[in-house]
Amino acid sequence: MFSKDTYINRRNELKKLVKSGIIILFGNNESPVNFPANGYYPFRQDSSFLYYFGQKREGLVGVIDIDNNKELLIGNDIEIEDIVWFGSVNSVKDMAEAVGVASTASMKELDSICRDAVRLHRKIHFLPPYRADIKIQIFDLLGIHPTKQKEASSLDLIKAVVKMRSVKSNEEIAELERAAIIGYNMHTTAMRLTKAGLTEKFVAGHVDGVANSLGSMVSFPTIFTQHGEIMHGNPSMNVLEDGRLVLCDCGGETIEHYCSDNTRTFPVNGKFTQRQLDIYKIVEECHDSVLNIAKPGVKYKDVHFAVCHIIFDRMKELGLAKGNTDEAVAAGAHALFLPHGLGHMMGMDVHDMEALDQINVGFDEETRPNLEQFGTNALRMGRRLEEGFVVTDEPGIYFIPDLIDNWKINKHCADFLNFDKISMYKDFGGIRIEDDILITQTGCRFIGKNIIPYKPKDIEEYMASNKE
Ligand SMILES: [Mn+2]
Repeated sequence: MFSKDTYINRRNELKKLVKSGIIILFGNNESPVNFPANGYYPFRQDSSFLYYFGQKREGLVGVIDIDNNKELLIGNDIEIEDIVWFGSVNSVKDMAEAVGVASTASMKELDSICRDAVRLHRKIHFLPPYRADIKIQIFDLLGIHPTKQKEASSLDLIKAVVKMRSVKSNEEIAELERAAIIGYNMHTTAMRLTKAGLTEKFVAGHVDGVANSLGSMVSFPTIFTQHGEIMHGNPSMNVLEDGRLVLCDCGGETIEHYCSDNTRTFPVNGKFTQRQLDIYKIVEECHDSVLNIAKPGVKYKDVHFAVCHIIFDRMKELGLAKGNTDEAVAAGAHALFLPHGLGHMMGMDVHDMEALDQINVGFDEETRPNLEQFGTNALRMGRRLEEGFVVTDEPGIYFIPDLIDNWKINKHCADFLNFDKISMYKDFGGIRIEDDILITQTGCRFIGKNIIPYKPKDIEEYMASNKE
């Protein structure tokens, strides 16, 4: 937890931005696996609740009554029966005190606070809920049916939270640097362990163990697969094979729940083939080019398209694509190879603030999303960068057999693509390289003092000299 002042200052800033009404921030409840008392471990608090109220226990709600200048931490103290199983925990009063909140109340009292606010037609601000139990809680407290809660959530509150959480403070950057160390250890563990004959799941399980032992948990379910062309290819019981590439996209969360998110693609046997290198070098060039382009004032959408241009130019050199690059990218032809956006915000959520809706996080009045064009509609971040933003830089090139067939049959972008040549890569898989960058005053830099090896030579050297 950060200092008490951090949370006090954040709530004061939030009050200034939202101006009036009453804000209710729901913490998460325990989420059962197969029985109410068997919760998923570790418990994960809601990130916005954490940002303003700092406490990690389940069953808490934060109330900020702007009009009456009152803050409350709501929660029930645990009973002696629970103490027997879980040990003694801080009282709600102690927890409130630690984050500079003067008042506390029980869940039952929250009921009357909400009832009064509804009766007086006060503006009640809440964020869009994403868990079923919170939706029921909101239904009980405010009488809004779960299907109506997203539209009833407060855009003023969403905008204020996004504005604040988008810019990372120095103490948050220090946390992200800690997360990067966990990520480094996860990825180098994967490189050390990977060899033909092991299952994907075996290596991935060890990678997850690194996150659990150095921090609080993985920042998202680990992707570890020889089918790199499947965007979210979770580790399977498939056996790692000599000659293939494996894609590892994973990250860890610190104890304070700040994330890392990196991707490496490397040969199972530790040595790239020329065919693999031809594609890898393009992704590497795209990845590195972002460091020279991303800076305050630049739209991340434009950085994305700069990368799409590189991919298309290089694909033309390999004979897989043809025609005018500007026209091809405008038509979306590059999306056969790169069907996702270049990156997303990162912070306490790996796709930071995704629950507040990407249109509010990655876009603004000036930069609107393109929801029509395949590939471009997957952009999570398009708006102008600002100092303190943390975004991922994650270009990739994928050969998705079904997508290749689909476009070929429909002659989609046929003027720009050599489908016969592309079809020869249907067994290739996919390559992605991903690092997290902090936007600085004049440009950007990687987060993480030790960069996980990604130059082909560095990967080969690392794998050759660190085999387990
Ligand atoms: Mn990512």
